[in-house]
Amino acid sequence: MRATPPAELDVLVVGAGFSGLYSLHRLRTLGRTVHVIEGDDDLGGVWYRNRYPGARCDIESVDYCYSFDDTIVQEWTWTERYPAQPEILRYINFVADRLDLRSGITFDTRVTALHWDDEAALWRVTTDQGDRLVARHVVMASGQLSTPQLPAIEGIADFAGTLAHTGDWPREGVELTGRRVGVIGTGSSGVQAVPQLAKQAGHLTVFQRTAHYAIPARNRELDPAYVADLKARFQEYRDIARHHPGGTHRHIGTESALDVDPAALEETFHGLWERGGPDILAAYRDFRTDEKAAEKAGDFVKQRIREIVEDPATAEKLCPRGYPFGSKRLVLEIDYYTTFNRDNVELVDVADDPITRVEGNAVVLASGARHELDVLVTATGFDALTGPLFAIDVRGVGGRTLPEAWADGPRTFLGIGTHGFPNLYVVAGAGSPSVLSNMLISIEQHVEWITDFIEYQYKNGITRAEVDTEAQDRWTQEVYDVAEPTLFMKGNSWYVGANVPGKPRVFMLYLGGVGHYRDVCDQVAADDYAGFTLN
Ligand code: NA7
Repeated sequence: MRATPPAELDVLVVGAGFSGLYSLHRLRTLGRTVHVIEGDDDLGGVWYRNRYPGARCDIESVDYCYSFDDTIVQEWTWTERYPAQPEILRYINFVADRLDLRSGITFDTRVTALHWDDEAALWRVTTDQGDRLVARHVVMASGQLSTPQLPAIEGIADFAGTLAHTGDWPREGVELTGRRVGVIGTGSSGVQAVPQLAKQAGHLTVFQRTAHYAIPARNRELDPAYVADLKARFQEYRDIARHHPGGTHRHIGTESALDVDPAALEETFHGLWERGGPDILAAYRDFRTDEKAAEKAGDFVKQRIREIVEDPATAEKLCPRGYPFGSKRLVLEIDYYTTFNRDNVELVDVADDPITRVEGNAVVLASGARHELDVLVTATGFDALTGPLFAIDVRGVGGRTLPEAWADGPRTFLGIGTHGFPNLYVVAGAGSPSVLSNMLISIEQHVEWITDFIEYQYKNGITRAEVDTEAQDRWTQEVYDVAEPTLFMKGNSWYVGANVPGKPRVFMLYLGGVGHYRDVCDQVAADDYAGFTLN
């Protein structure tokens, strides 16, 4: 049975994924009345919904986990280098059970409106189940890549077969055996799903508009001795990641790829290719800023694709073009390129011959070509970062909505708060390192900072905390200044909102580094939260 949320709260947390669960635990520990509202019927957030075949994290399991409770660290043992979705979901449930978190969550309920009452200094909250409650503070733990983006293709909603989005995969699964399956989208989700779908489908058609750079994950079972060693020194291990630019342990090269002798460069690339994982991104200092340097890595990957894929025409189509290496998210692959050597897999390039409509059970291209399917999988990504926030009618001071305040792109202080929306905190959202870091490092840092800030307010009799416009302008400029010289600005990716029609083209993440960002946040706290007006 659905648990009715309390009518009055110190803190409402929206979402029961990694961020929401830790927020709940920490605020409880601090003695606050806190409750989580979750739209789904169970916890896990994106790891509950992204249950498509092949779904896996592209950060290593030993890094993609909580560190705040050493008992949990010691009790849980990861089995694979890159954890698959079922193992991550088991982990989240293990933590929730261990800390008795379910009792603080209302499931199957969506927050539909958050209206700020300036006189009472609290948020008035409405849900789709008819709940009305008030909360002094609201923590948005609603995710970054949690609002699935459906392609604007005429007739797709009326597809005559089974339609499934990777980001909201049907709980009951999808019957694939022997069927004609099509996949639209070849980003991380599509690349992960394709090899698994190919094994089950009678025939698989992959509709590719943009080829992404993909590097072997070289996933493997973890050596128990390695895991035991890490556990024995976990906090020390984790501390390195906390202060690392990406929140990981990746080596960051200091040389320019343009200064290195071609044979040495080739050797380095081969070593990284064999080791697997995304380390190639940071192998040289100029991969993020110099197109000619990045091209060296791009050329290396294209050579590997041409070696792996037997049909030369298919290999050429799979070679990325038109954007610099690293300017879109680097994809980790397991058997992706080899899958195109199977007889039941066909690659259809829809860059020049786009999908115009779906008619009955057929995907129809501009040329008139028709692809008849039983199952159509959309691996078309998410309305990233702002999507989950805009899905709620958030009205701040004077009734101003969040989409109005962010009409030209997100404007925040530290990514955490925004002027005109007092006592509202976003975990790992736009304006912070977020999805360009190890999310678990960023989530823990944000949850700890935000909950400390809330506690500071209670201790000091403060009921209203609002970001100053000056601090917000400065931070928004800083986010822009750091991103501007990078190649990220040249990739038409979801990082800049390019995948959502009408979304402002702004780079939404802070690229100044996780360690530096932590220092900035800590300094703000040490300065009694300078940048916020506290009443
Ligand atoms: P992405 O990375 O946004 O990829 C979406 C893919 O869908 C991408 O290849 C798009 O091509 C493609 N797409 C979208 N609309 C269409 C239409 N209309 N026709 C053809 N192709 C289309 O989403 P993912 O879910 O793979 O990954 C998102 C993140 O989740 C990932 O980076 C990880 O951090 C986890 P396009 O590139 O726009 O040409």
